[in-house]
Amino acid sequence: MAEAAGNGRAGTKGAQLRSYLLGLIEGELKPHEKLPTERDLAETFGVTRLTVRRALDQLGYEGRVYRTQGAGTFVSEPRIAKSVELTSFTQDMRARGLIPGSLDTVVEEIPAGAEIGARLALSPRDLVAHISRVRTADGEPMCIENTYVPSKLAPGLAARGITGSLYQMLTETYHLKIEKAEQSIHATVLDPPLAKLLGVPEFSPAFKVLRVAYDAKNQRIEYAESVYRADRYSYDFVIFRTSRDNTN
Ligand code: 16G
Repeated sequence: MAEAAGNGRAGTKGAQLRSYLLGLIEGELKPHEKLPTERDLAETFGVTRLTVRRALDQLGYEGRVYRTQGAGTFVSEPRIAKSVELTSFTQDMRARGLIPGSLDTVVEEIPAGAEIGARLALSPRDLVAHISRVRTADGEPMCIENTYVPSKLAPGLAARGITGSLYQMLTETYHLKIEKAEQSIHATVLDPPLAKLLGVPEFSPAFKVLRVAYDAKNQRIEYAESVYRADRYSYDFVIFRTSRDNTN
């Protein structure tokens, strides 16, 4: 009983504590700055440390804070919300005031092979430019990208190499403008080599996004596999009811 009554009171104080913490996270503190200690929070709000820990755990699950053993709780970097708009990595980062970059770029011309060939509607022997990059935002690794572009549409791409935006290069150099894409998103975990490239713990969660992009003539321009850190990305959609579903 005492427990139940306590929970009732703690509910209100717990809510106050949460809104105070959200205020710190969204306003006063910057990413990687430290939150007050559990003990200080418990004293200030007149709640148990267990209540404080639960509030911090909840914020941890939501990706708003992270803990470092023995050092405390810190504000996470904000998530980057991807929408259903067809954008490039460069556009996504610039829209958020971040500087896009790439690390470990390798560009090679290879035969498409069976799988990539099927994705791009090419024969396995047809050549593609394969671009492998770790994409960064303000120098921080965010995503690993493997992109394949048919060589017949972008001759010399592999020899030319790439430093900036692929989409910009496709438009400016090859006059290929991507108009639509088919995309599928899978949940995955980062195996040790990928986790190392992204600078996160092994087997951290990630999104794998597969994209086949087309131009206005319905030519397949690229097939891309992008693996995004799940702690830094979310996918946000606006969804609509169809008239058929409007009855309930
Ligand atoms: C995005 C695209 C990827 C494309 C890249 C080009 C998704 C899921 N993928 O990462 O298909 O190759 O942008 O970026 O959005 P860039 O123009 O900055 O090189």
